[in-house]
Amino acid sequence: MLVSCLPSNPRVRTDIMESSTTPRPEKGELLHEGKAKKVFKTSDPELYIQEFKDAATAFDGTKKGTITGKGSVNCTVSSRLFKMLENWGVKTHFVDVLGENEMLIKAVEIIPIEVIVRNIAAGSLVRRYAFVESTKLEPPIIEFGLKDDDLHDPLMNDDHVLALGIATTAELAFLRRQANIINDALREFFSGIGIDLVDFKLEFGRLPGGDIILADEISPDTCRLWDKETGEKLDKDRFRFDLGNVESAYNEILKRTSTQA
Ligand code: AIR
Ligand code: ASP
Repeated sequence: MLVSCLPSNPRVRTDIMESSTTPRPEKGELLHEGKAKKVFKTSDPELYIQEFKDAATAFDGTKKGTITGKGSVNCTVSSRLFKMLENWGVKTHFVDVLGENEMLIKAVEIIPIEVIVRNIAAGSLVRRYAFVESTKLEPPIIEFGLKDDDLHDPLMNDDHVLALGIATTAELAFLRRQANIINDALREFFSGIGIDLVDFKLEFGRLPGGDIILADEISPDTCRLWDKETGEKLDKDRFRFDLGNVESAYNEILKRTSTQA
């Protein structure tokens, strides 16, 4: 930790508990605006800034709303989980927390694959295959979806990915291995705070040299998280299906993850 840098760098936010003292690069032009995040270039070509929004969408953007405080919760929860995963040996794009809804990340090119991991049947798996909701899936199911809202993120098998030229066979094998390692780590972590990790979505990116690292976010927006005792849904399904208490569910995940960070 470069603690000695602190007094000489006025841009470092010392009021944020989880922010370290890495000097902050200048925020540059907006590179990409997604539904829940904006990505900015910075004065350092190897770094981007990811800004988390309170805006919420569901069902390919057809349902729109705001979850007050979501940007800050998702930034903090994602940062904690990325740090935890780095300790498990998973390479991620996480560099630092800059502000309550800003994360400094490595500049990667996102691979347009949504890697979905499922431990318990829910959501589109139940709709597509008539699984009974809550059925345990052992081993977990890993799915690949094309990241394309206009096409409704269609599922892809390995042949589709190869034919579309999105990734190689070796890269797909790597994504599967990473997804399993990340699932083991996240499942154990969430279990320790009384939560069943039902399913989640991951995105990966390529560094300029070609190495693939975990990117995007891991948050109540991208995971299904059910309280072990009560079965209460503590994730974006509360927004998707108008279940109420959306903000308090996100805050509960913020609170519980802090005890283990
Ligand atoms: N997900 C998929 N696309 C965007 C997101 N956030 C996540 C959902 C859920 C998992 O992927 O939040 O945790 C599976 O989603 P579904 O709808 O396919 O069941
Ligand atoms: N985030 C996606 C959307 O806005 C999918 C979802 O979370 O439901 O449609």
